[in-house]
Amino acid sequence: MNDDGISRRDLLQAAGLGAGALAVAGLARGQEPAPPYTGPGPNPYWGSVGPLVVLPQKAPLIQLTDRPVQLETPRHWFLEPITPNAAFFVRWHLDPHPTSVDLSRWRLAVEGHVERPLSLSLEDLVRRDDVTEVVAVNQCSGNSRSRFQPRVPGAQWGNGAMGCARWTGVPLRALLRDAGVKAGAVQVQLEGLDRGQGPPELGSGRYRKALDLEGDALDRALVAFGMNGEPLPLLNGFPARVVVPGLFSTYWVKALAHVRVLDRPDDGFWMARAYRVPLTPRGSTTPAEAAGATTAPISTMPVRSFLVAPDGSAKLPVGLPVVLRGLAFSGRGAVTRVDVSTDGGATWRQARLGEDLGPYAFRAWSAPWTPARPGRTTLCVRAQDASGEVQGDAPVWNPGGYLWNAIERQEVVVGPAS
Ligand SMILES: Nc1nc2c(c(=O)[nH]1)N[C@H]1C(S)=C(S)[C@@H](COP(=O)(O)O)O[C@H]1N2
Ligand SMILES: [Mo]
Repeated sequence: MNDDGISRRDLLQAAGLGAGALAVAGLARGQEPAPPYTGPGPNPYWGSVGPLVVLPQKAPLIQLTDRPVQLETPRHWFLEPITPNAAFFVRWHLDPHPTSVDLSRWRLAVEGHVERPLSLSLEDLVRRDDVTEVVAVNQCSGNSRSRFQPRVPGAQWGNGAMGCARWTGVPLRALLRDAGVKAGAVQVQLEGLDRGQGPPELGSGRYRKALDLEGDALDRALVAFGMNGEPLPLLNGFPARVVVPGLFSTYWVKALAHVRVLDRPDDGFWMARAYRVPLTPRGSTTPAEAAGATTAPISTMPVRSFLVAPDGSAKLPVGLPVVLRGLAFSGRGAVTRVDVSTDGGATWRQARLGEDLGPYAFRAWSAPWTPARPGRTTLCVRAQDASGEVQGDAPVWNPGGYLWNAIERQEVVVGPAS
């Protein structure tokens, strides 16, 4: 409340801005940010609500935590299908994580159940003749976790724990071939340089994830040292990280130090306890049934789509054309179709798809719209992928806060033009 007894919310509403616009408008002007959303329902904001911070090699990003660093990418960066390195979100689990890497000492070990263990410098990787590229989305398993109802523990991400880059690197399979995988091997374990505290007694002080040796996820995996034509930012895994197109980023191990071939499945904390989802349709369960649910390690990303503009921060004049714009992607087959609704989901029409950067990339979409009537209306977007999967309105719930992919909605205010 101010001295006149008028709340800030009333003032903004008088100016034609809804609650959803409040945080965005405040942040855009670099004002005191709104406190994190702690309301009883799902978070209505597109992104999480926190201070903008500037870390080395980074643009201003939304801070969720500082030790370890977790930063979310603000909405407007998703107008383009390639996320600039400086704007790319950041997530580490262990504190401390690397703040420098000495390349004269850094080596990637390919070891374990192999005939010829390898020790590769960054130069060894860069000079190989099998260096290749892929454009792929890196999305945190917990992206949009703040939508969960009832709420679940973990970083309360809005929609910005994702990004898409052109990754340059060496096929993981090629390194394994060079090392000679021995008979009886089942998985390849990936470990980063980070050492830190996690839950005690669970072997979680190192970040280790494993991919099955059989299967097409490993066929697509790269050890990447390039991101959009430049070295990886330190916070995104310099000097090299794993990229697994189609899979959630929990497998995209950063600051990679060990590629370890295992002759039995990885039973460490990050595979056996964390990042598991119920084996139910869409990985959804209920708080009552969760404890008894059979689970499996999380893997491919379901289809999602996002409206990036208009973002609700300004009134739209009636009769003036605007362009609805955003992105879509899926880890289960290329996006085949995007539909938009300007009446809250009552009627839908097809959006135009932008440049095809590959089946694992963000696909930009756009749809022109001329608002016909003053008042509030809700914009919606939904996508379909080559597997036939289409987004719906049903929420997902699981205790980890993973796999959210419900249809996104954005309220906008249309005002008279005269
Ligand atoms: N070494 C290491 N790699 C890691 C993690 C980590 O904690 N340590 N977190 C993973 C998770 S859960 C996410 S969401 C992504 C985030 O990638 P980014 O920070 O480049 O956006 O890194 C993955 N790779
Ligand atoms: Mo993540």
